[in-house]
Amino acid sequence: MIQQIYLFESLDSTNDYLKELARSGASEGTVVIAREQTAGKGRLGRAWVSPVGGAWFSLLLRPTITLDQAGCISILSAVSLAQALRERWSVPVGVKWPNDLYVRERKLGGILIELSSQAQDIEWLVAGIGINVNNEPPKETRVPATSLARELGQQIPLEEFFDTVLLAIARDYQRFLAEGFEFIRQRWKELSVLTRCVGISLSTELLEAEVLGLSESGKLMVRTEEGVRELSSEEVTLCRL
Ligand code: BT5
Repeated sequence: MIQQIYLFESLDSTNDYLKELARSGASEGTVVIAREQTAGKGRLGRAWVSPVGGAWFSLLLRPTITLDQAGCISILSAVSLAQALRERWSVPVGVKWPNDLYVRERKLGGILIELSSQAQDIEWLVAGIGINVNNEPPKETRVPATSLARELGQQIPLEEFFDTVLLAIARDYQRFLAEGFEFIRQRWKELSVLTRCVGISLSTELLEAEVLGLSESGKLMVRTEEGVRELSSEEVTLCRL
């Protein structure tokens, strides 16, 4: 399903570039890769440090799912990447809801989903993925960062990295469209590094919550003092209590 790959020396953000292509009708499976990004983006307006040596890329999807199920794609990407990296390079990668990849309490990478919809129909969805591969992990981050090269003690060819992860995501995406989210949800349980109790920072409040699991649409189900609620990735940041 990977249709066309655009490779750039430098872009401000692969997500921004691919969003333009999506608006002008690019097909599902279009991929944009940049060797470096000058204005890489995280969630909630945060910056993403993207020097040469890392894997900074975006994948265009046009999934036949409702807007409410969009969180599934974020989880699918994270789970698929974690599993592929474990299998290919034996690095113990875990996933932290909604979009982070961790190795031993350090952040290896993250995912930023951006989409356009008409009512409940998704027109296009851009999955932006950033993984520290051979680059020096940034130092001034909210949580300590790591890279694949640091975990492995050696650099890995980026071509091999991209072959491995694009194949894995494409395979899992097609399986998801054919049979639904349940196989991803099962894998997520094994790969999740969330502790049982988490702090949830919403725009105006900090809540304490017990993690119950993932809903069928990829939302995080938690129990707070006010009862059970489902969180979607756009609105929250999890933190340690
Ligand atoms: C994310 O945001 O983790 C999503 C990152 C997505 C980046 C990709 S790269 C390709 C595509 N094009 C883009 O422009 N973006 C996507 P969030 O959960 O908000 O985490 C952001 C926080 O992570 C920052 O505030 C920093 O503290 C930290 N951070 C920044 N750069 C990092 C890096 N290279 N490695 C680890 N942590 C980093």
